Amino acid sequence: MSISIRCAASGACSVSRFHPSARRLGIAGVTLMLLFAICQPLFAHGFKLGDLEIGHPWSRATPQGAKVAAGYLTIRNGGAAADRLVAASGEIAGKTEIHEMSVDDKGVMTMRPVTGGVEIPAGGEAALKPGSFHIMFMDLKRGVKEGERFKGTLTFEKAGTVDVEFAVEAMGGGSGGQEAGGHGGHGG
Ligand SMILES: [Cu+2]
Repeated sequence: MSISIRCAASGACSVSRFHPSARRLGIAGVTLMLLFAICQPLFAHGFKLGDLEIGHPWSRATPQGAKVAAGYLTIRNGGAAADRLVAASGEIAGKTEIHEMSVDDKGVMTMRPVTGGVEIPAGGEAALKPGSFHIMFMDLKRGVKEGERFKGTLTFEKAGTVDVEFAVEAMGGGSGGQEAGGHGGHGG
């Protein structure tokens, strides 16, 4: 039995050899099972800063020529005092803002910079997710592809700054595919 699985920091895994019995199951099926078993923890990555737990920062693959991208993550605050996410950065972006997206009663989506940051209540959680709060990477220096990661930082009012990595998921991924339209307003 000789199976060698290698996972790059990007989360991409390769399986170099199979035991003959694996062929009976179908190599594709076995590969998928192995990738799921081995790589799943990498996709669900997280970071810690004091009482704050940052869960799974992610972004989407960018279309050709894109000038903006969004970042999403969850923040859990195990401490006794509220904190606020006040700034962020990404190595792919010339400029980064924290935005809030909302839909008015006519169904029109608007997005604006959040003033004062996103609060993470004591003992509570804040989610930056499609259709809501998000990190806006602007003036992109380059595009990103599904499966890669890029570095960034998050700065909190009290806890300070932490280095994180954003995992790039599929272009249409996440629960808010409509958001791309809202981001068009940032073009250029
Ligand atoms: Cu935005």
